[in-house]
Amino acid sequence: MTELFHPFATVPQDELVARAGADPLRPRFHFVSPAGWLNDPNGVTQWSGTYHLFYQYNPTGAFHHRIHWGHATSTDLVNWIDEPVALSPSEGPDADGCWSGVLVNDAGTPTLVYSGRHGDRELPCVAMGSPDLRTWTKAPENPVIAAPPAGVEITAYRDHCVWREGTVWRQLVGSGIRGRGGTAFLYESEDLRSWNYVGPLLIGDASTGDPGAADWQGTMWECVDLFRSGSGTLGSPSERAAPDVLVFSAWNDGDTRHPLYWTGRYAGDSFEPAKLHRLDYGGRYFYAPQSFVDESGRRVMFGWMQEGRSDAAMAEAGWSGVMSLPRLTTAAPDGTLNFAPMPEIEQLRYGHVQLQPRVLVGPETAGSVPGSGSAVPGIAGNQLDLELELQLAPGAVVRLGLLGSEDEHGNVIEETIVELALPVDSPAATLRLDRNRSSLDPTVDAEEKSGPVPTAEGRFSLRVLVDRSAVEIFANGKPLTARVYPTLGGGRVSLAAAAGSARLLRFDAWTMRDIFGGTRTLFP
Ligand code: DQQ
Repeated sequence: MTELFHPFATVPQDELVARAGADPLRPRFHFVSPAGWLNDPNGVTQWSGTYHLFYQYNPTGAFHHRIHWGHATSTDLVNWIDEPVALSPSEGPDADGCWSGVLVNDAGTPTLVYSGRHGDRELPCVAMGSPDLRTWTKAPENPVIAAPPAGVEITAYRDHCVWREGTVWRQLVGSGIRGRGGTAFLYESEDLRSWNYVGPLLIGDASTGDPGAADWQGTMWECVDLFRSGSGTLGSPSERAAPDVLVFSAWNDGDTRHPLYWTGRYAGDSFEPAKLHRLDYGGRYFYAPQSFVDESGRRVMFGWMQEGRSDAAMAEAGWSGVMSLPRLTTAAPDGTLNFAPMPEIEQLRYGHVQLQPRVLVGPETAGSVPGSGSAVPGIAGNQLDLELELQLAPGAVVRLGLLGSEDEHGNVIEETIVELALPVDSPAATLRLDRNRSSLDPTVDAEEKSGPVPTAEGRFSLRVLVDRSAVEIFANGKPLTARVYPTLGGGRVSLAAAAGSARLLRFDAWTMRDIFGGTRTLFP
């Protein structure tokens, strides 16, 4: 066992895998690393039919340290096979970690552009892959950019978005300009090795808005991802095209805040922003997203579902970090993005239960239902896929309870609540996740999450995927992702109106199968 000088690096490798496998809170149909630490999705792509998911990985323990690139493949975006670790830190510019990056097709050669970490700074590096993408050779030219742009005081400098435009490569590197805000520096190259600095694509304003707000822009932009939201190619003539989108994860001095995106128009060497949007109402629970277009033309996005428990609890559990389900990303009619789980996920469903349509009527005193009501007959579990169609009257509040447990008197003592509310005086509905009673463990994060949901006359399509400690919610295409840590293992599901009235038009529920069987190894 390698000796590591880290406070948590005390668990032998086989015990790490055993601990991770035994944790009842570890998801079973989301991708997780074999054990140890997972963070950002990297190099997401479909190559000759096979989907590739690389990820930030520390195989030595459930803490962020000397990051490798883990690798898994899939033919269906659902079932994943562990592949050999793709990148490991080695002497040179990535001696202290192979941080986030992307995969591009360089005239047939799979090529990674990633951030090599040396000491406490990161610089762009390149690695070439074998035709099966299993073996990677680092370019002798690394780092391919020797330093951040001169003459600007930066907050940080890392992560890459690389695309082919005409006859050249273009690259964005995430950064921030001290005293101003986050940015993405634009570069150009003919060979992915020699890069000319063009300038900042767009500079954010960290002084705008409340630094505590869910849409604060941060002082540095991590994991920038630039694409055209509808069909069409980035940089192509754009009169009536869907908006271009610049996704970034707002960061501030080590604090991973939340993913945001600008809609606007990328033209020439800059991005003309129109509007800033929250990408996921769970904030840091869907961090560092990265997307790609698959061979059938669908834009697919993955994000890192961070933990909401302490460093010590993660280390004890032997694992940390969940990859979100892949999300179909589409242009919404109002110019924003809509998200939905990729339909392939449905192959994991079994044990279908359908509830009869019914009217939900809240108590006369609004808010007098503390939780979400009585248990729904026939639907329970901690691996679920739920689909609901609802029609809310103005003033209605509907609550869906998940992962609930009752005491011996039938009182609900743990429960996670998903709430939809349509105010009387405004057409803007709210999706809210109440984690106040999600866990009896007082040390886990229980902060409320919420965001606005567009609705046509009070109609809602609600999709909820529950996978033990991982919850992904989609309300009319707007996502809210979070982690919860129930201690009692309950799977009670409930549904009620907490105020006003609503019609339940459809409620379909399925149990979800596990995607991994057998023992996994840290270094496949
Ligand atoms: N995680 C990576 C960085 C990136 C951050 C390091 C975002 O490259 O900026 O593991 O979570």
